[in-house]
Amino acid sequence: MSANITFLTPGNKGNNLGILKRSIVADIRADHIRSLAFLSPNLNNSKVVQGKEDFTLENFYDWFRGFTDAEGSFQITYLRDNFWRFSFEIKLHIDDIKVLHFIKDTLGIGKVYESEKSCRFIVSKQSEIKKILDIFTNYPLISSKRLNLLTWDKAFKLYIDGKDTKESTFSRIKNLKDEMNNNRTDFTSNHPININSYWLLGFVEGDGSWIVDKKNYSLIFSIAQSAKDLELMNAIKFYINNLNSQFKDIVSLGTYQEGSLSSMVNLTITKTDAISQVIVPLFFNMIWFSKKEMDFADWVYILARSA
Ligand SMILES: [Ca+2]
Repeated sequence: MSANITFLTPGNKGNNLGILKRSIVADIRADHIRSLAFLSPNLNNSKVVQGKEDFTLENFYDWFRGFTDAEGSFQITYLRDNFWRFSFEIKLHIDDIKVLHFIKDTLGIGKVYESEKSCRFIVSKQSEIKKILDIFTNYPLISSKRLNLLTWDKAFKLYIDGKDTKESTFSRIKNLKDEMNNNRTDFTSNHPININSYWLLGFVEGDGSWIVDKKNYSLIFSIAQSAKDLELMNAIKFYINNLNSQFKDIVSLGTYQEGSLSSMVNLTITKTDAISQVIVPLFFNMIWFSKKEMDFADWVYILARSA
């Protein structure tokens, strides 16, 4: 894993860091975003972005399963008279609506809806749900959302199949729906946790944070998740700790309570040398899709200034 990062000379270090202007690094990042204009919605071709590196359809699907592990959801809604609606959804802040259009155009399915503060990508046509199921068969989710996907898949097939009587189908789908999402209590699974760089970027674009301590401009990389995904968080820790043999113990995991109910697990990296030698090189040459790229750019800029 190598990246060509030329740190800016510190110059008048310490001066005006408060009024952070996006600089050379940010411009490079912005170029990456602009390079998305080259994305073709018609993905016959395996190279979909002409950028610093070739961004392949394979990369996209890895990014998409990571982003879904962070932000996606699988819903079953009862409509009426034994009619159910199945949907795959991603809800984001309205500022990130471009990400949803990108996903929609690249997959060629679904619709994007917007309201004042939020936007949603929704796939609910039956033919398109089959495509979602195909994608996640080939590019599996690895968070506990995978369990919701399995239940959702089972209920969908039951519904489409329709071999049972209506009453029996209804109650079986209802039972499956009732064990999903916030109602889920069983998180046992034996699936392999397969992390690669674009999965991680997708996951981080959803649930990661690039934090700058306002007092001393120290940097913190962090991912917070519900503690039910502790196994996944341990796998991410292992993945990052093995990126560079000189930085084998850079990730901390801690658990905490949020409110009275949910246990959370928080992954953090705070050591500056680990950040500049492992984390920045990992993410710098990848193609990002969300506005978090701008946080990352600020962060790289601060790192360069303080080098
Ligand atoms: Ca999340």
